[in-house]
Amino acid sequence: MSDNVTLRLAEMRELSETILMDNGFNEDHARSITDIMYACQQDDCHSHGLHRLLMCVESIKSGRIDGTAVPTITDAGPSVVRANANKGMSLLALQAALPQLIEKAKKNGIAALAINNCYHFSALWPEVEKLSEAGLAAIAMVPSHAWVAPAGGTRGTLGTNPLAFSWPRRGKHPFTFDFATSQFARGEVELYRRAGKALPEGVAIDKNGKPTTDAEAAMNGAMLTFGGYKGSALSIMIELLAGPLIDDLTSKESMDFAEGKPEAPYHGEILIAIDPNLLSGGKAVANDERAERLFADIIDQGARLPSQRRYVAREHNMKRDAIEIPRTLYEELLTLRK
Ligand code: NDP
Ligand code: PYC
Repeated sequence: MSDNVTLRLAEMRELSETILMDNGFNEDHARSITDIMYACQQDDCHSHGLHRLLMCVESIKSGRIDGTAVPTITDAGPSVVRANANKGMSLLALQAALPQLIEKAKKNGIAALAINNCYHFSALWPEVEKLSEAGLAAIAMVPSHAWVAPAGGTRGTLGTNPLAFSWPRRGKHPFTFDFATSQFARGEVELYRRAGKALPEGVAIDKNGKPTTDAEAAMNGAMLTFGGYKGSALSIMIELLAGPLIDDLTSKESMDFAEGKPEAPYHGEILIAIDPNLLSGGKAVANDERAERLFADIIDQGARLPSQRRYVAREHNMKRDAIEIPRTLYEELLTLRK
């Protein structure tokens, strides 16, 4: 028997929506959560695909997340939108606030969206990619839980704090990158632990502050930032911009709030959208060509652009109308249906 199970794309959607609704999310939340997991599976981004249903179900079982929360969207200034997720998952709030963010960025050149009081489990690239599909450059940042030691430190203070960026390209998929500021995302470490695989060196320390390649010891100790003090500084910036700046929790505060419950981190998120035409004084088309020359120069030397792998995977999976997940995960997911 194969170690993997193949699912048709529609089957994957149905499985995800059913599990979410069976466990207390209403249809709107189940759809918005599934949209993101579907996008991740379609692009072979496994750490934030169907695997995250486990975290969503654990979170709602903890009794604090509201699976029926209706987000409140506030026009908070010419260039500011605030979305209160009201203790629901972030994604419905994002979906409700996105049209205002796009409108404000196009009108004023730059606009920011602060999402508050949300549970958050997802990859950020689908969010910035959507903004670039609307012709905007975009940045998204979010804290998580204090699993990551600062450079030179010995214990978790920072989150895995992802940073996502996207740039619109005429007639092409956007240029997008999205990565944790820790060496590995927590989701990736979890996949190593589930598979019983050793982590590479330099990814984590154990609870005594000693280097470890054991995924379980890493989860009980602390993960490390990428690029030493540079990744550490970026991670601190994300704590500040997606925490105190928008009146929401840092990763440490979010972890304390969870009180050890295995739920998705509860905090805020910041998105910044920029209109290339207004910022360049109406020269977006000419400058697009310059951006394309930069991309071509990278690709010509045999390097690849971030997001290139995803777009290839997307085309492949869409064409064959299928994705694969580990059999063990599939069997665990089936137990979550009621
Ligand atoms: P990776 O280390 O896998 O890096 C992913 C990014 O780097 C992608 O944009 C990827 O493009 C690009 N990339 C990878 N290899 C290359 C290469 N050789 N050349 C050029 N570009 C490359 O990501 P992480 O494991 O750090 O993060 C995975 C996901 O986890 C992210 O989507 C992130 O948002 C999510 N996350 C979410 C958190 C949350 O709190 N919600 C917390 C932490 C992470 P490509 O996709 O094409 O390979
Ligand atoms: O993979 O680090 C992670 C993560 C944290 C919250 C959601 N994903």
